[in-house]
Amino acid sequence: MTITKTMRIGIVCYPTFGGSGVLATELGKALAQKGHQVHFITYQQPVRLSGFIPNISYHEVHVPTYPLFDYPPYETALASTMVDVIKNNNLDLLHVHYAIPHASAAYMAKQILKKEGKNIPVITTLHGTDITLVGRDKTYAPVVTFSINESDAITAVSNNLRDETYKHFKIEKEIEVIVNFVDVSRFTRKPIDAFKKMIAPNGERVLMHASNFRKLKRIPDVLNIFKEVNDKIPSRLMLVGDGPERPAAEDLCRELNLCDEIRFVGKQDQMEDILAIADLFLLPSEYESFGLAALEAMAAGVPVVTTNAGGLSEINIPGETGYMGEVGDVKTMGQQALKILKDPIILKQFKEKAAAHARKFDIHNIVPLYENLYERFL
Ligand code: GMT
Repeated sequence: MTITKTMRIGIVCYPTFGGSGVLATELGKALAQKGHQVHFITYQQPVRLSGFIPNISYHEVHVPTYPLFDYPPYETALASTMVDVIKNNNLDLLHVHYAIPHASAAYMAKQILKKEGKNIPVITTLHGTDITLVGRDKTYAPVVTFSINESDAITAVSNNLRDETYKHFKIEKEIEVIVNFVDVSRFTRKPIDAFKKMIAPNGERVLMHASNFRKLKRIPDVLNIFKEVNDKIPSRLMLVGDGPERPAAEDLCRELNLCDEIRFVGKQDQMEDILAIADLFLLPSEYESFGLAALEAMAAGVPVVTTNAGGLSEINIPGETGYMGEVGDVKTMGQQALKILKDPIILKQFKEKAAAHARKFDIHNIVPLYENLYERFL
């Protein structure tokens, strides 16, 4: 389908390093590059939204505090800001990423505008823990179910997430799958030699993990898989990101006597430069709806060893882009990592196949699917 009209699109997301915020921001940037007007609505400038792009506006949600508020009502402020931005910029549609609280705030905004005679289509993209973890909590579930059903269109980032949503919620509408994407051209970087020398001065293999260090990422498994590898091949582990499990991970690294081999580099936004020096990416999560971090690694030509949880089997092809193990089976994942790393010729083959497979998820293939979806509501 050819795009006949440029659109005015509101995007609501978490502005943080999490995959849903990254995906939403990259989508907004790509839409803007194609000529659409994009309006981000969130409480902080999204981390991947750097540099001035003329047809992108960012609208910050301010939540006024008041002594009565133990919990400042973000959702109310968000819905009011949505109404304001939609009216003042005559938006054509609203695309919200991560159900909580974005889908319910969008429902509220839609109802307010309806009273004023404006119909604003709401598209909700489900990303993962909004369904599989937080959304299922019975404190949130009725509102999540209702607001998903009230969305004009629902998308999920993998088949697995679509199936999980149907399994756990009473969804009356079709959930369309539009998989996550990566801007391959951005991740095709040459390694910066000085950087590589600092991390791996003697040509050691570089293993990498990047996440928000939540429990479900199983950071101890990352360290234990690394130990299996490092016992056989001199290696280095770079841990990118930060979160609740980091202090325990730093303790474990001392316990395993691996502090000289492991670097915690904290939150970073230049993932393309960091991934360029990696030989292998580890993602032993308890669950991933998709695993965007692994896809970005593959786009940078880095094979991946992951669990087979959730939607990871939809992106990781065993024996080609990497391998998969059962959740918690660090021995197997360690052996798989060694199989990839021990021989430079084999490693090169995995790198090439990972990069080739990632190209199927290139931004240019996936963004038009969102445009086609939007067009249905214009
Ligand atoms: O778990 C994260 O890394 C953050 C989380 C989020 O909601 O931002 O990521 C989820 O959305 C990503 C983008 O669609 C997916 O690639 C991740 O797999 C998914 N995380 C989980 O399902 C745990």
